[in-house]
Amino acid sequence: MKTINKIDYKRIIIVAYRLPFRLIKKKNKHMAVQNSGGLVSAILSLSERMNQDKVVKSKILWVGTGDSNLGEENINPSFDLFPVEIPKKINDKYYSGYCNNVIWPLFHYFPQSTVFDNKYFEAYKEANNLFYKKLQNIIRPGDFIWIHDYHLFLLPDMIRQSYPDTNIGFFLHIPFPSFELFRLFPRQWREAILTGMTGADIIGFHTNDYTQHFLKSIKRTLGYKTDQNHIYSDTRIFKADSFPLGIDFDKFHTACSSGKTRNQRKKLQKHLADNKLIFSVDRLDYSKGFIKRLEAYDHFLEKFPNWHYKVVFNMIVIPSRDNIESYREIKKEIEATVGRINGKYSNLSWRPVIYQYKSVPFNELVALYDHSDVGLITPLRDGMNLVAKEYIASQYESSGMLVLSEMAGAAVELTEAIIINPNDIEETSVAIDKALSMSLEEKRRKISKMQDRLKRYNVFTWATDFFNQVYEVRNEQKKLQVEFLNSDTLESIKTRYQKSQKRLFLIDYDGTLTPIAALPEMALLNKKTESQLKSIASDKRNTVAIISGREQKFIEDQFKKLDVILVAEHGFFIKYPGGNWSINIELDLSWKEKILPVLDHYVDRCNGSMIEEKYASIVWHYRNVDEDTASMRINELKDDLTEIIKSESNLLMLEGDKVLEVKSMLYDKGTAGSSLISKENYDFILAIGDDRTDEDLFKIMPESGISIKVGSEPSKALYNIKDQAQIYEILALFLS
Ligand code: GDG
Repeated sequence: MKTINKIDYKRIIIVAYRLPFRLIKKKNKHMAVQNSGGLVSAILSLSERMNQDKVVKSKILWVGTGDSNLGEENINPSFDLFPVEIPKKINDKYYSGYCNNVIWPLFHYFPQSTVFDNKYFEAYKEANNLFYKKLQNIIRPGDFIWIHDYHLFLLPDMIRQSYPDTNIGFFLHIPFPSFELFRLFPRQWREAILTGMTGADIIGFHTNDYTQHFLKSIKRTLGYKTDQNHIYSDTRIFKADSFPLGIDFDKFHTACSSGKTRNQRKKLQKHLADNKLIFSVDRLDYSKGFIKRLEAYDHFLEKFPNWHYKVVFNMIVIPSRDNIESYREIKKEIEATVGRINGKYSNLSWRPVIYQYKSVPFNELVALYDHSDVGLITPLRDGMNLVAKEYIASQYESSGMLVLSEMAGAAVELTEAIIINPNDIEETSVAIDKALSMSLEEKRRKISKMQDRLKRYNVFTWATDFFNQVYEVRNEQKKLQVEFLNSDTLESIKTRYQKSQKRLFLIDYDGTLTPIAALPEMALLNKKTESQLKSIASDKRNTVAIISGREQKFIEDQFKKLDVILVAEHGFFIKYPGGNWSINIELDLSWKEKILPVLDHYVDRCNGSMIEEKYASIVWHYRNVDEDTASMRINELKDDLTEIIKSESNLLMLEGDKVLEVKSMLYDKGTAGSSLISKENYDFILAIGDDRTDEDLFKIMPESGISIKVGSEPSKALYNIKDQAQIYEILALFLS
């Protein structure tokens, strides 16, 4: 089992809409009862284990809505509870309004049920702010704040603004919809939600699909750059990733053999006699697909009359949100449909549907899971669906089979279940028959595979992964910290320059000395920069090297009036003032024959793109391709190239600003820089560059060197400047 080995968080603060307990009054005494729901079960199991393993020294702190007395009483040995009070007037518009009538339907692909009301959004902001205010009294340096779910999208950024150094994780328990749905929200809502979420260091989802949807929305709405799962804002780097929530496998599995569960099973057996049992349990919600499920069951009874009098469907619905009109309606519809089916098939001794609208105690739930022949879990959309996982964990003798909707996040992991489309009544009814008829041997084989997976990736591994990833991304941020040059640092660079005797300048060309242009041939050196460089290079104590990815000819044309060293093609060619070009390294370049036809093919498919063939590398330029086509094609192209690159030694793909370049990995701007640095005993070395290829140069800079990244993305350089135009200000420091 994984451990939370890297953790060095002082305290863990969970923030979720609800506290995990509520108070009920019995005989004038307050009693705490655990709230139901996936998150609560997960965190409670986790905190028990953390306490046993002594992972975190203090109790877990939990901030959420609930009875104000919960904060005072010693409710649970593992938690300190902090109730947030939201006045009823705001809460109605916030919780019932924006959370459950706006976000919930849209994120579950029910746009027609989404209420686009700006008053709801205003209340949402106010309520998030109340959570923030509560946290202000609690947060201490070194805390890890773990924010949960769609009720609190705005909170991560609110915290980040005032406590920039806090470790923040955000986890979404519901699906993140495709961009085509998300864009139905007014732009202001979209921007607020995404900006809010990106205050976190890690943004977690149940599946990779949700993560990809989120990344696309980020690119399209906020325009941030992404690289695989990393996201670069103007000032920070953070990450979105999938963490499929697991369950406490042992808790369910061992409960099957407990005395309490066995008693429940006996009762069930007595009631059911020889009938097979189909079972489902879900919170009341239109996303859970009750009506389609009942229709499929009806169709199954029609299609397979051999099962009449031999099977019973026990459908348990847990009361939820029944103060909302649409929920009351769905309840009525369920009741009518159940009545219709029972009316159609029942006789005095057999009723095909047993419907219950209530919660069930844990041991009764496990007994039902274990004893039933089919688990029928058919949501129209579901972030994960823990019930499906609990069903598998509770198969003690592996005599049941799961019929599971492909629209549940859990379907990605539970691939041995019978996977159905919940809208397809025909397919679902056949699946019920198949599950009921499956041989014990086949069920055992499938269940055991799924159980192995659930045992391994359980709720503890889930949380451990999450914690560790936050830690890792925090470390990456430290390495890539962005510090903008200010007047003080500029002044100190100037002083160091003036005191030094042997100076080396390593300067990139495109995006550094000139702004990026629509066409590469348009990016020419302007007079002002030329004259600044000329003056710097004329000082005998200075050596200036232009280190570019460009071809020899272009770079030579730009600098023909200057006494500078030229490095072309990322370090492949070098030319000293007055000398000729020479090769830095001997290479076999036969691989170009294989890459060129692939790139040609992409130029045909991608209007506006073009190939630049250099001596030692090939570049695909896509600056003039529309954003959507480019982002789709670039991933395909990378896939295709990876295949070829694997078969060649020492080749790599370099992603620059709207370019993809294939070259040998045996040389780069770093190797070129190192060789120049080693030639003399320099006491002042300055490197400036703007794109990813310049990171190779920053990486090899000696500790005393000064490196500057043009642009606000995180970088290995010591300092950043926001804008290419600031280059004048920097070069001006070195003019005599
Ligand atoms: C959201 C997402 C995601 C329910 N009733 C009883 C009871 N439960 C327990 C179940 C299970 C949990 O509640 C329900 O979890 P789900 O995952 O099925 O669904 P949501 O509450 O809608 O949760 C969902 C989840 O967050 C976690 O991220 O999976 O997609 O919608 O653990 O066992 N337990 C007992 N009696 C009940 O009556 N004992």
